[in-house]
Amino acid sequence: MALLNILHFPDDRLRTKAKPVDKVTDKHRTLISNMLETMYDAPGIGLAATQINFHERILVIDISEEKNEPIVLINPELLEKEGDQEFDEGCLSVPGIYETLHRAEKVRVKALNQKGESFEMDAHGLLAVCIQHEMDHLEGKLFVDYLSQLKKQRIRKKLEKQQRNAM
Ligand code: GNR
Ligand code: NI
Repeated sequence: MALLNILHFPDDRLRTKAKPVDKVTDKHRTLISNMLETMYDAPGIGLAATQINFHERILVIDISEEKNEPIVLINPELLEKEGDQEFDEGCLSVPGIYETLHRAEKVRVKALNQKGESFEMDAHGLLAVCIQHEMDHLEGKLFVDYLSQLKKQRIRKKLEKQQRNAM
């Protein structure tokens, strides 16, 4: 097991569009277990491969209280979305910043599991938010992209300053 380095906004590598996983291999399963360890350690409720600078379509989520219900989605596809909800979002790649966004209230997704088997799931509330947030990462999109230019610019300056001071 290993902890992976999480990229921070405004790193350009977060803008990479991830490619589909061709075939789920042991290499992917090792990466996924390291992604889960990294997510739990952070701590966070989700992590997309993009955030750890691996550009294939993989994401992990665990919104359970006990942190014992990992969900792994490989090549996720949004089949349906419905409704609207407001949610205070944060992101491990934009540390310390929380903003209210609108997301669909319910989603239905299709994906592969770690064995490479196809499955579908329905999600609502926080889990639906998290799935949409992680799927955005695979497209190179961050939650700050939904904010005004002014807010986004302020967040960029703040994080650039923090990153300078951390060196
Ligand atoms: O840990 C996380 N919490 C969170 C809270 C509200 C909405 C989305 C998230 S996802 C985030 C982890 C992360 O950055 N995943 O990409
Ligand atoms: Ni995120």
